[in-house]
Amino acid sequence: MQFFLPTSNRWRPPAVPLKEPPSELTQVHRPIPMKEGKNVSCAPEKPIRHSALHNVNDVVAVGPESFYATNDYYFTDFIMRIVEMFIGLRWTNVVYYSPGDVRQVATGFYSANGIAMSSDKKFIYVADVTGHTVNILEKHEDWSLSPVKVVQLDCLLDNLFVDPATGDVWTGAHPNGFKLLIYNTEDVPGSEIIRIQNIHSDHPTVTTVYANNGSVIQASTVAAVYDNKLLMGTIFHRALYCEL
Ligand SMILES: [Ca+2]
Repeated sequence: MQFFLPTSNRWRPPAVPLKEPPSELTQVHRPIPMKEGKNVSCAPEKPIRHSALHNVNDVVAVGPESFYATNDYYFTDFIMRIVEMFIGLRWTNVVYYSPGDVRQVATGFYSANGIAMSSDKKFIYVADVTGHTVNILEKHEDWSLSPVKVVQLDCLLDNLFVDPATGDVWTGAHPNGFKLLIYNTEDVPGSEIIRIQNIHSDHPTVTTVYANNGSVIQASTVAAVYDNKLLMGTIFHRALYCEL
């Protein structure tokens, strides 16, 4: 059984406020029409708040009310977040949450962001945006995590998606982080979609499946695949659908 726990998916406060957020932002949350003609939408059922969940970026559900969450900053104060980012502190973490049991299970990330579970459910993958890494952690019976290996990439990776059919790890990445901090309609942020095959092997295959300078789609953050079809999500723009 799979569980889905939607987050607010809010845009993290940038170092410099956006000049002019693109109007397409409001389109992101439109319901997706299904084949039968019905619409699907997500409504919050039960908000969860906890002091350990202070800067949640992403979650992966492991039960009806339990999940792992990434905090992408250590500090909650805006100025201190900027200091944290520029000094390069590695204090962000992964928290395990269930009713009555909330604890840090991994730390040492510059900015823990996307989180996903392997298709065999034995491992947790954590994207470190500014560390440019995918961190593989083994999941134990008591829900603790232990580090297994780190895959170094060459991009600012964001959210993670695991193809249930192949176990491949997909991510949306940002070619230029500065363009995210200061949005300029004359020089928009680009998009990259990265696929990692055989991530547990000694030689994972890292492929840039899609790259664009922002003329088609801006600031990709996530990619999901199904039956040779690719759907990209972004910070600023509409989703993009591609046939592989
Ligand atoms: Ca994210």
